[in-house]
Amino acid sequence: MSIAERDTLIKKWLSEIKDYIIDQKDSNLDVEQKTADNDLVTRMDKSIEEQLVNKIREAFPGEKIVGEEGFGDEVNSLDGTVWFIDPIDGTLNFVMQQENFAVMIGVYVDGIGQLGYIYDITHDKLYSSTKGDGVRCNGQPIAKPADLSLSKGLIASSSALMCKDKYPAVRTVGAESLGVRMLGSAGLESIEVAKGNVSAYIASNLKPWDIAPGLLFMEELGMIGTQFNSKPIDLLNNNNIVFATKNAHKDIIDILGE
Ligand code: 2AM
Ligand code: CA
Repeated sequence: MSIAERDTLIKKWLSEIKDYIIDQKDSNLDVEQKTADNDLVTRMDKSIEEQLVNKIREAFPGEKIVGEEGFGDEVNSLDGTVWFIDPIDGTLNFVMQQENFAVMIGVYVDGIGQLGYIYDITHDKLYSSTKGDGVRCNGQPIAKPADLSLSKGLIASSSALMCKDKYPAVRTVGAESLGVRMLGSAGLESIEVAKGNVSAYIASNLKPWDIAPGLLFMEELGMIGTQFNSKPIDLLNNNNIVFATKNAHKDIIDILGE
């Protein structure tokens, strides 16, 4: 199947998932705690991942799947085709706000991003990329953002990183910027960088499925995604990440490395 045919099929699946979420989201979500009061899973997270994994296994038997809720495979290498699934990114928003969450899919081949999807369901905005074709919103190309330096733009971060985690230099990064914004969804914050609304997104301890589609978007838009230490992002492990314009990335790494 060509990359364009895969893109069409994945968009059809995402449309079906959107209809399912809209239909179900006012019903009982069966909210459960995973590791803490603010680390939640609902029956929708599980059901969406299960539906997507079943579709992938039927259409593409033998391809590897990395999913948040455990329906995927034990994946120890990025060789071959690997799917990254986050059924609901921003589950706390989904439960508390019923908006500001996304369904995310990334497809990598031998560690190289090929297809990426971040679907802001309640606002019906599907951000997508096929490698080499830039980033689109509902099919329309989005412009490459200006290469702003840290001091000339806003940044996005996570509340854990700003309020709890032990990276005081990140607050210096925030202070050097025009201001810090927080949405609570790594996917939607990646979109904020892709659109140029912020010139960087900085977050700690993100999982591969939080990062995979956004990293492809950065590459497609001439922006940069790395770990705090400037090393390439490792999609087999948790990462502390900086997604940014080239100029802001340089400024941020300088501060984080001090
Ligand atoms: P999730 O909703 O898929 O779990 C919130 O700042 C963002 O960080 C969300 O994208 C959320 O993804 C992710 N996240 C949730 N728990 C986290 C944790 N313990 N460490 C780091 N990121 C987390
Ligand atoms: Ca999730």
